[in-house]
Amino acid sequence: MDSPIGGEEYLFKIVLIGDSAVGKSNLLSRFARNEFDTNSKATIGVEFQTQVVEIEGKEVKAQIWDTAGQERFRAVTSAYYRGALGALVVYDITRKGTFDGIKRWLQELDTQNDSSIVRMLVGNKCDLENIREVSIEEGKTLAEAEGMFFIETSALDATNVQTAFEIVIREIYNNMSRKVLNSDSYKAELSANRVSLSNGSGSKESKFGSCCS
Ligand SMILES: Nc1nc2c(ncn2[C@@H]2O[C@H](COP(=O)(O)OP(=O)(O)O)[C@@H](O)[C@H]2O)c(=O)[nH]1
Ligand SMILES: [Mg+2]
Repeated sequence: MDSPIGGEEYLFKIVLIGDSAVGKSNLLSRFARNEFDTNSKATIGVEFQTQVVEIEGKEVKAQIWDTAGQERFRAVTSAYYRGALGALVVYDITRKGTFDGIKRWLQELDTQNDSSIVRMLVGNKCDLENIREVSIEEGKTLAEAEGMFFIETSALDATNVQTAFEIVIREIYNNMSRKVLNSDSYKAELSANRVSLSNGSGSKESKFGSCCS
């Protein structure tokens, strides 16, 4: 699931986490199908959606996992995190409690994954400026402290949704390229004139600056 198909194709598993009703499912449907749903209903059935992105002429498949509502019961399973190379950690800018909840999600992510996972803090619902409870500054500050990317999005009006996912996908790709280019096996394969890239989940190098809307 989390390994490349081979040759010059890539498959990156990315997970969406964050408190209930922050907009995770809608961020995914906006990104994958350009759809928004005003009814808040637990996503049942579909575990993930795959979206193809082109980077440097290469086809990259992002397999994006949605929680199917388990976060209500704080019962997101370890299988959900397994093999993930990226995470969008989402809060709702109109509900401070969901921002305070981020720390717990980051802890859970730390215990479930190796530290090289690309993490982006996402403040969703930025279309609701009039009832904002979390400032952009607060978001940026937390992201900087945690060494994460930062962006504000609106799944409703599509602001920054594509960008949020693409930054994460691109960063995974860059980390992987760096790792592979430096590895002995890459050099060996180069001399054999055949290069097949492995996923970057073993990489330990990475802490990023923040990036904001
Ligand atoms: N105004 C606004 N509402 C949103 C946005 N994203 C999601 N919602 C609404 O927030 C509620 C929860 O969204 P959902 O995607 O189900 O959240 P999840 O529980 O995190 O998957 C739904 O009523 C959505 O219509 C957004 O960007 N702006
Ligand atoms: Mg959902």
